[in-house]
Amino acid sequence: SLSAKDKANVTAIWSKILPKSDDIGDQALSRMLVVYPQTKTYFAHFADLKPGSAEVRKHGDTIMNKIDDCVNHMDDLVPYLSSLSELHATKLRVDPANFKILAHSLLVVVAAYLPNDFTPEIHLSVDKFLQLVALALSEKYR
Ligand code: HNI
Repeated sequence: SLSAKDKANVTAIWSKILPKSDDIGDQALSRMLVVYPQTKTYFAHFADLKPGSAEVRKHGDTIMNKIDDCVNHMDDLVPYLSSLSELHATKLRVDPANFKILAHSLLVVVAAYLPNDFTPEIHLSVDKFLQLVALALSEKYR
């Protein structure tokens, strides 16, 4: 679980992520789709899956908004994400291994956008936070 220091670290870096959230979300989703092309199967209904397409940007924004809300729900991620987990499990049928893949892609992009802020301590705390988001999203699969 997240220590008080982890939570403070996540809150601190997230305040720097927010102003660049549109671009970071687009880059994270685009990176996942390019580096892990098997993830494209879930978005077959998108007209254009190329990095930075209008739909990819829009969906990147949707994801970033949700993670932003998660920053405000760090103590109750499982109940907070319960219905979204249900949606991914039953309707979207996303293999939960992909949550870790997206979390990793986002971590890489945050590191690239905020090199000076991405200290080892921040890296560890953000990684823990994103893995807990991925775990909470996997909750309704079992
Ligand atoms: Ni995900 C829809 C959040 C990971 C495939 N996803 C959503 C929505 C949110 C969301 C919010 C919109 C729900 C709604 O309409 O009510 N997704 C998240 C978050 C993560 C995540 C926070 C992980 C951090 N989703 C993934 C992954 C995949 C994925 C890893 C597949 C590889 N998600 C989808 C698909 C949709 C979706 C597909 C529907 C998109 C659409 O617009 O049709």
